[in-house]
Formats: sequence, structure tokens, C-alpha cells
Amino acid sequence: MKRKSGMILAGILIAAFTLTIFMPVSATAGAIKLTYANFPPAPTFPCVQMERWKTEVEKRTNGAVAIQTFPGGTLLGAKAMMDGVIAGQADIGNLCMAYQPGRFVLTNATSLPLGIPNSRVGSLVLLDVYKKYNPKAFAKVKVLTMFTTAPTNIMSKVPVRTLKDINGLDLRASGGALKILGAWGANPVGMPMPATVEALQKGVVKGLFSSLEVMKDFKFAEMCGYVTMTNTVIYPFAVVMNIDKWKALPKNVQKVMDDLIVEQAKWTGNYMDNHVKESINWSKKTHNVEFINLSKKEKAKWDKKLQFLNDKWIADAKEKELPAKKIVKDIKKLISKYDK
Ligand code: 3IO
Repeated sequence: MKRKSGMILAGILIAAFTLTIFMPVSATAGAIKLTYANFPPAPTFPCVQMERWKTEVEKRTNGAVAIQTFPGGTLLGAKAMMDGVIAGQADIGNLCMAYQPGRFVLTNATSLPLGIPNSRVGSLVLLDVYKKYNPKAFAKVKVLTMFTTAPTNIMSKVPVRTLKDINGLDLRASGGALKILGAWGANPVGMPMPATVEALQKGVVKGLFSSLEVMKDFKFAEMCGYVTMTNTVIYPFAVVMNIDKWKALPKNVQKVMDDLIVEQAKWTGNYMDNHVKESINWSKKTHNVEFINLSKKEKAKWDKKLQFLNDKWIADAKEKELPAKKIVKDIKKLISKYDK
């Protein structure tokens, strides 16, 4: 009896010793607790990527880090995200740069009509632009990843087949996408995505301009029977961490998170691109949504109306002493680099 329990104890000790040696990050399980705030509801892509990141970090640190996620604006809302993380109300937060366009001027250049074809390419381009220019807007936080949506299209209660149809139409967007709607003659209405549900229900807006996975994830297909394919611009996002919390992390935990920066951007891009396809099929099947493709001639008219936007951004950014032309040129180069 004694001998047996002695052997069991030895076994446990050997097992514990082996675990300690081979664990890449060794610490007491859940010793480091972090909160992660997000603004839209749990089933939407910003929260899906959040749960994936949480799972990977917890796994790769062998449970030394435990992350508590707060979807649906339960800890910080859409526009409060950046300042909330800086102030430490949440340790980590996911933000959409379009909701504070004046604050994220440099990285918002990715939401100019420059032809980003999908979320994977957009996410990699955005991350490279951030790394190269290291914008002041992110000086007070640690950037954990960045990604973009898939290109935006018009979802509406009435069919939009020509520029005449969009003229004066109340459509919801944010940031750079608002300017595009304005250039097409729509009446652009700015608000973050979560507020759009009620605005559509109450008829405050007749549609929205965003990536198409929202047709399924927010059930917009129930209210918007039409989609006009324009594949125009993306919305850029960032995941940021409170800088003091970051500095207090052990080096090996920091490494796990640093190794995830590009990987998470790619993962989110691929998830988004696949999910857009699913959402399109679901919208057609479940709600009989009509997808409108503009003729080449009509599309050329729409594109022509946007040409001034890039020049205008360059002029405005120059005033803010940014190397504006170079940034736009770099974005174009990066798009062709990753779009292969
Ligand atoms: C978005 C924001 C939250 C949840 C899902 C989403 N899909 C696209 C966006 C982009 C966005 O923030 C917007 O305002 O269209």
C-alpha cells in the first residue's frame, strides 16, 4: 500500500517535471487574465475572429493566459473602443477605423477606391501599411492584428440598377464608404454597424453599404431584398491592447501574440471571404434576394464618379504632413503583390 502510493507520487512528480520542461510557456493555469472587448454581436466576423484568437493564445500558452471575451458592446461600444483600451477599461479591444475616420487617417487610405479584391488581400495590405508607416494613431497601444472586410456592396429595400436609382437614397455607411455613397449621389447616413439594424427596421435608412456577410449574420436579407454588386472598398479594423498590460506580459506570452499578428490577419481574411460566399448563397436561397450586376457601361459611369476621391485624400493627408502620394502608391503595389 505504502509502496504503491510512493510510486504514484513519483509518477506524478516525473509527469509534472516533464510537463514543465516541455511546456513552451510555463505558468499557473489562468494566472494571466485579460479582457477583450468587441462591439458587434457574437455571431459576426469580428467576434468569430476574437474567439479564434482567444483559443489559439490559451492553447499556445498552455492555459497560462485566460481571455474573457465581451461581444455585443457589453464592455466597450463601437466608438469608445480605442480610448477605452488606452484607459484600461478593457485590456484588448477590436475597433473599426471607419468609425473615427479623422483619427486613423493614414490606415484609412486602405478604404480608398484602389481595387482591393478581397478580405485576405486587404488584411495583408493593411498590416503592411501599418508596419511601414507606424502611424501615430496607434502609438499608445500594442497592435495585436489588423484585418479588413471584403469589398462593400449596396444592400437595399429597393432595387438599385442605375445612378438614377441611387440618387437621394438614404443609405448607411461609415468613414471612407460614406464619401463613396455621396459621390454616387446617395444620401449617406453615418453610423456604426450595430445601430444599422434598428435604422433599417424603422426605415431611417433604405439600405446599407458594407461587406455581404452581414446579409446572413445580421439577417439583413430579411429586410433588404436587393444587392447591387459594386465591390468598391473595404472597412479596416484593428485589434489593440493596453500598452501597460502588454509590457507586463512575460516575454514568452508576448512572443505567442507577436507570432499571431500576421497569421490572425490571414485567418480572418480567409474566413471573411468564404463567409461572404456562404452569405450570398443563403440570401438567394432563404430570402430570394436579387443580386444586381451593373453592365460594363453602367459600372464605368459609377467608377468615374469616384476618381476625385483618391486625389482629395492625398491633398488632405498632405496637409497633415503625411507622405500621401507614396502611401497610395504603396497600397497599389501591395495589392498586386498579394493578389496572386
Ligand atoms: C462590420 C462591422 C461589424 C460587424 C460586421 C461587419 N461587417 C462589416 C463591417 C464593417 C463595418 O464596420 C461597417 O460599418 O460597415
